[in-house]
Parts: sequence; structure tokens; C-alpha cells
Amino acid sequence: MAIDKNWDIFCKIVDNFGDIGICWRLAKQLQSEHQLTIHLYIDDLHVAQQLIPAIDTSLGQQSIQGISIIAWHADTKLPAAAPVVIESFACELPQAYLDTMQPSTVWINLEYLSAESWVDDFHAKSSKRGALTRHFFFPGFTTSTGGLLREHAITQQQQRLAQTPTQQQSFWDSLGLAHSPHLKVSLFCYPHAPITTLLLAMAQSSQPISCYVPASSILPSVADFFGQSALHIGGTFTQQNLTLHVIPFLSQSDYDQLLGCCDINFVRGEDSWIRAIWAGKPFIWQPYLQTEQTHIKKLHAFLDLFYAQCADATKVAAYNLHNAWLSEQISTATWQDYLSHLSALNTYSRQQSNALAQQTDLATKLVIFSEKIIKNISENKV
Ligand code: TRH
Repeated sequence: MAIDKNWDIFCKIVDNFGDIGICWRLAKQLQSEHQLTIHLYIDDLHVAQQLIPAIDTSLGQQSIQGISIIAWHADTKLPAAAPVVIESFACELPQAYLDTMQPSTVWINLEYLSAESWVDDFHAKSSKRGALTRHFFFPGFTTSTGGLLREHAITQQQQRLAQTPTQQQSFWDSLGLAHSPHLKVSLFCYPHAPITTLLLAMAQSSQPISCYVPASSILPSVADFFGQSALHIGGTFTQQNLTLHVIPFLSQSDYDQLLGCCDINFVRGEDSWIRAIWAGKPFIWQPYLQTEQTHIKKLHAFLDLFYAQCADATKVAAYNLHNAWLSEQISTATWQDYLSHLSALNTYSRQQSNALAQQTDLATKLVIFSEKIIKNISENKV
């Protein structure tokens, strides 16, 4: 049975860029790979504009890359609900919109990603709200979950980039930078990470390192390390074996290229974490800080899953650097030990990336899931 082609996605920007980063990527993939018509409701166009520079913040509605983007405020006039509605990250649909939903409306709450084992049991459960049914869709790393957000061509694109020096050169040219022969590290993290200790460990590395920092809230810590009062985009700073470049906050596709062109990527939150996996390079993930040490449980669940087949010494080096990144300092020895396993980590990360890319992706699973619900409703099974 053909699924109805109109989907609405609601995105509330709670903090940072993860919510809009994921909703925008999902909207584009549903439109381009599944030929759906997407209306994306966003509550903060100013933040969204950093990821989608084409947004005109003065407009109530606009079309960008085939997606209809709607400014979502308390007084936004909402049309009747689409047949399929994605409520991202429990953002709470407006009452006026809920009032137009039918028992047949497919209402899906898209949850945050976690590698914890409980996700397998909670994925695709539902609860009733009056005559409506709300389905809980959990992204994840196993086949029992909702899968990972992945455009069909991304892993091939990243492999092509890794094998094509001219393509890498064009990327560095676009940033106005020379192609460095040194070990290349990208750094995107939360400001509470032990940034200055990482920079010191890199400066004291046994090999030269080029570090690329997209402009974000960590610049004051980086400035401190280099004894500067502030840093500007385009600035280059050197200490011992470390050369650091402050680059602009990139478009999502350029950020993918940065991840693909670097040898080690420090990533955070949810979306950059998944992108680092598809880049197929060694990466260090900093989870979003949560109460009750939940972020530490999430980190360990992921490390246990991702490094399950990894040789012991390499696995220990990866765990140690992740744990240090979550603590108050990274020692030069921990960093150096990670570097000594880099070749094995590189091969292993590429294998894991390829293995995870064999699973059905999140957008496709969402489409299959909605089709199933629509079919069940039409056959009166719910
Ligand atoms: O910005 P984040 O910290 O978002 C977080 C997480 O999603 C977290 O799970 C959630 O609870 C919280 O928000 C509310 O990290 P994340 O998820 O990696 O999102 C960053 C986005 O920014 C991602 O789409 C990649 C993109 N990005 C660029 O487009 N250009 C850049 O230069 C950089 C550094 C990132």
C-alpha cells in the first residue's frame, strides 16, 4: 500500500544544534530519497539559520531545498494535521494541531539516540492519548531499533573522499588552507571538556599535529591556551608540535568533508557523533551532559557496542581517551597511547562504519513503520 506523501515534522530547539541538525537532515532525506512532501515546523529560525544559512528569519513560511519551513510560534496559524506527524524529541505538539489529528493520523515521537540495551525493548511501543495513538521511535545501533540517520550515498562519498587527494585538496582550498602533511584532528566539543589539557597533550605529541576548530563556544578555552584574549576565524596558532586553525562554523555537508579529511575527529551530542561514524575515521565522542551520570552510562554502552570486536590493547586506548575526555584532564601519555594505536583504530573504525551502514537507515525505517501502521489501521487491527 502506498503511504500518504505528506509529512509534518515539528522541531523545538532546546539547546545547541542537535535538534535542528537531525530534523533538517531527516527532512531532506525523506524528501529526496522517499519522495515525501515535508513541512518542517521550527520554533527558532535564528538558531536554525546557522545550520541552514538560506533561511530568511523574517518569513513565516519558505521553501528551501524542496522543504517547506514554517516558523512555529504560539500564534502560528496551523493547518490540519498531515497524515504522518513526527514530533521530534518529545517537543509537545501544539494543542490546536492535536485537535485536528484523527485516530488514523500516524503520530511518531522521534527519540534521542542511545546505544543502551533497553532501547531495543522500548522502540516502537505506543501509548494512547484519547482517541489518538502516539508511537515511540528510538534510533539505535541494533536491528531491533529504529536505526541510524544515514543518507544512502554517505559512506561511499566518504570513501571516495578518503581515496581522492584532489578532492581533499579542493576542500582545504575552500577554507583557504594548505593541505597539511601532519596528523589532522578536528575538534568540536562542549566547553566543559578538558580542552586545554588536550591541546597541551597535542603540543607535546611526538609528531606534528594540525588541529581544526570550527568556531563555537570553545574558542575562549582555546584562546586561553594560546595566551590570547580572543580568537578570530582564520587565525592560526602554534605551540610546540601543535598548529591550530580556527575555521568558520561549516555547512553540514562541509562539516562531513572536514570529518572525512581528518585523521581523528572529536565530536559531541548526537548528529556529529553519527557523522563521525559515517566518516569511517577514529573519533572521540563527548555525550551531551545529563543528570545522574546518564551521559556516562550512554558513553559506556556505546563503547561496549562499538568496540566489541576490537583487539584488547586498541580498545583500552580508545576507552582511556574517552574516559579522560569526560574527566578533568587528558594526559600526554593517554593521548600518545591512543596515537600509537591509530592505524588499528583507523582500520577498525572503517570496518564498523561499513558494518553499521549495512543496516536499514532511520528514514527508511520510519517510512516502513508508518506504512505498517497505516495498513493496520485500514485493516482495523488498531
Ligand atoms: O549541538 P549539539 O550539542 O546538539 C545536542 C545534541 O543533539 C544532544 O543530543 C541534544 O540533547 C542537545 O543538542 C539538545 O551536537 P550535535 O548533535 O552534534 O549537533 C551539532 C550539529 O552541528 C550537527 O548537525 C553537525 C553540525 N555542525 C555543522 O553543521 N557545522 C560545523 O562546523 C559543526 C562543528 C557542526
